[in-house]
Amino acid sequence: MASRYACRVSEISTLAAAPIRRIAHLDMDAFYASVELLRYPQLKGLPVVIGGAKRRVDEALLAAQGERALRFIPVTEFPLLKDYVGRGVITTASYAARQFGVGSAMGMMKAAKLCPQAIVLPVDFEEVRRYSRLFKSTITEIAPLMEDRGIDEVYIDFTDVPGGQREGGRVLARLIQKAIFEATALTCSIGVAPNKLLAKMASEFNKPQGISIVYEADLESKIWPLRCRKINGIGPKADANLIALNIQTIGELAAADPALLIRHFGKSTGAWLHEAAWGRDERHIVTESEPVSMSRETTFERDLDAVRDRAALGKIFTELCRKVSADLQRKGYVAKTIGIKLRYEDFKIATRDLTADSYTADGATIRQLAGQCLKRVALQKKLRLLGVRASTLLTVEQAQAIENDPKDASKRPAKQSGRAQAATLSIASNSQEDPAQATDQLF
Ligand code: DCP
Ligand code: MG
Repeated sequence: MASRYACRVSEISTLAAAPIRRIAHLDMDAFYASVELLRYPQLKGLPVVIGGAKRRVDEALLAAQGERALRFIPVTEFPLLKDYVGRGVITTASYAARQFGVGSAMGMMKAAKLCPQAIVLPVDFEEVRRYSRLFKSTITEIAPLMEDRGIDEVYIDFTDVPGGQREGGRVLARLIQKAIFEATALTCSIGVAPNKLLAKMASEFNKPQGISIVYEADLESKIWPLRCRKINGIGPKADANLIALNIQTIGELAAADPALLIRHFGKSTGAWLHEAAWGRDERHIVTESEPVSMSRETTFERDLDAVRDRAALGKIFTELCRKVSADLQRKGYVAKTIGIKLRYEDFKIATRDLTADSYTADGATIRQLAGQCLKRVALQKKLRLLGVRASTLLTVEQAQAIENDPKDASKRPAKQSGRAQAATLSIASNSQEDPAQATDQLF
């Protein structure tokens, strides 16, 4: 009896040790303004807004005496918001300026009424980009699974990183904040939660220099009281539509009948609104090294005719499919969308693609799908180039997970477009060095 009990305890402790999914969202504090304040430390703590044109005086000083000279410019010499005339808009404001109600996207003249004494500085994009690269590389040295979401924000997968589970992720979040501060002297705010959707909301809870931890069980107390607009993806238009339905908070959205949401917003958005209000989000971290597509293409030695050179074209086509299949298999991916690309003798390009019901890396299946695409293009003109592309990729593991849980499939877009900067693996080959072996006659 006692030994059976001991066995159960050990099973439970093994289960408890399995890490739970912890995703962080990190956003730099008053990013453009903070970068400028590094250059002008004499302005620290003062209200500063970013906007307007470049200051020529600083450029001259910078050129003549170097970066360090800038910190000796007296505070009284900086241009003030009250003296600004024009139609410029504020890009961002320091936290001292925000206390006056000044913020991003506000007209400078309007902001001048709220905080006339604010100092106006221009943005230096090159410097901002340099710091953006620096804080991101600091993160990936500690936590390699990072998704770049723009100039000053990233998602980070904390799940398997040391410290990523301790205190819900707070220990790792603190470490990353410290490392970024040491590398850049800039501060950031981090939210850690079970998924991207909640992490993004959490990073705003304690700005600036904040860390917020959200657990699944916090949904009702921390998320439901918030306005729907706080959900990343609900813009002003959707928000207005929700308000018209008397839905103001995320809690009210969670309580709304999904059928009503689907009626008003369509099947996919309606279902998503419901899922989001319940804090559900399965999107994974998309790192830059993950490809969005893999393709092979061949430029012919001489232009080929779809009828006269049918056999040669068929062989080349099959060979391209075989190579795409081999690329996918070698790198551990499967694809759902297969496309073709033709360049005609007049250099005009035609592309077609087709999305299958399931994922594949199989050469014959890719060939069959590509063949269907081929039926949908004009083949009267001679061809210079032929290409085959596989996209909507998943790793084999991801695809297997979906197969084991079919209802999950809709929630896992293979790759997002938008700001995810993924690499495309495209290897051009020359038909001369690329003797086709198969004898296919589809052309
Ligand atoms: N930005 C912009 N135009 C906007 C909003 C922002 O050019 N309408 C730029 C300036 C910001 C940077 O993008 O510094 C990052 O945007 P955030 O929304 O993260 O704003 P901040 O980092 O400035 O402030 P916060 O501390 O609230 O994140
Ligand atoms: Mg920011």
